[in-house]
Amino acid sequence: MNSLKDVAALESAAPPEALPMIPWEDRPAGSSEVVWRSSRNPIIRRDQIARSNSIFNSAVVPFHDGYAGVFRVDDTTRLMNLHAGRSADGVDWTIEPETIKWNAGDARAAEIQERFEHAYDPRVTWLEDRYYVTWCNGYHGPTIGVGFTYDFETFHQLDNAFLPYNRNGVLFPRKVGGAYLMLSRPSDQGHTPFGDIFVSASPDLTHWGRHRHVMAPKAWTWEATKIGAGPTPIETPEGWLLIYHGVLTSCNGFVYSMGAALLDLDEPWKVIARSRDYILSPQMLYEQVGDTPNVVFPCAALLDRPTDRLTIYYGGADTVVCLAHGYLSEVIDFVKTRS
Ligand code: BMA
Repeated sequence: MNSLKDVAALESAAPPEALPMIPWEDRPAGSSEVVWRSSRNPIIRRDQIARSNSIFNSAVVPFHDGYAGVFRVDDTTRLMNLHAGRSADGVDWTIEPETIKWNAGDARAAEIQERFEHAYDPRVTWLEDRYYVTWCNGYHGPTIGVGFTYDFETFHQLDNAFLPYNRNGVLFPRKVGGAYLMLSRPSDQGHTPFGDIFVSASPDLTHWGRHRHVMAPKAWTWEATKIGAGPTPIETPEGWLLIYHGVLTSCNGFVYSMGAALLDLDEPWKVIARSRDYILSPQMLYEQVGDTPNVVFPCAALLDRPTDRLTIYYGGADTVVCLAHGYLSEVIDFVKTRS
């Protein structure tokens, strides 16, 4: 399947451990927050491309000398779809005006392409030799779409991973115990007033099974109603760091905050620790006011391992894209000590 161009692209595409140019701002003076916001938020405006109603819940990765990403764009018809984007610095983004057109990546993928409902909330994961994209793909209701790209120009679609209804499909960045693993959150067709995180295994990224329960919501907390995986889990000596969203139901509706947990490296359905407190909750106007009020929704993270710098990309109020920063080791300590 690889063309020469693809092979050339992938040779230089493996993301580096060191990202000295990671988008970054130091913790503001006087702040003791474990995760703090960029002063440049929101970094992507809702109307940044023609006919965009909103751009949010989007995934970025290091790519060549800069960054590439897959963006959720809801257009002015309010159709939800995915667009590719590029950036030199991870902050200033050029987003393609056209939606991603998926080639059928295997013989049967064309069958699910006959029907397009919507595509939203992408994640992007470097896995073995290419970038995989997972997203919420409408097929008789929401389920998890899977595809890949080498260059963020040509995209190939595989089969949907699960039966409907499911959301928040997030791949692990390597095989674990000989299998590909994906987190997901079984749901309903609507705004789902429940939801636990499960992990599923696959030998080939098409057939998924051995579904195991990972985490449930916790009553009387910021994550009382439902939870869903966020960025690709980050491998650390202490376990997989999972940044996720948790939702509580207030008298005015859902409130989406961000939390973190550590999962066992070999059996990631075992939770080592889970933060009792959120690491970020909707407190700024661009998180509280928008098409859906009170939402911070993480979909991607960048890490510069040598300096421990962690930058999280999250959607604000289902309207804009924002950045938050922290130190990986401090987030891990927060998870362990505030469990
Ligand atoms: C979920 C998804 C997300 C969204 C969230 C809050 O069901 O639609 O894209 O951010 O609700 O509205």
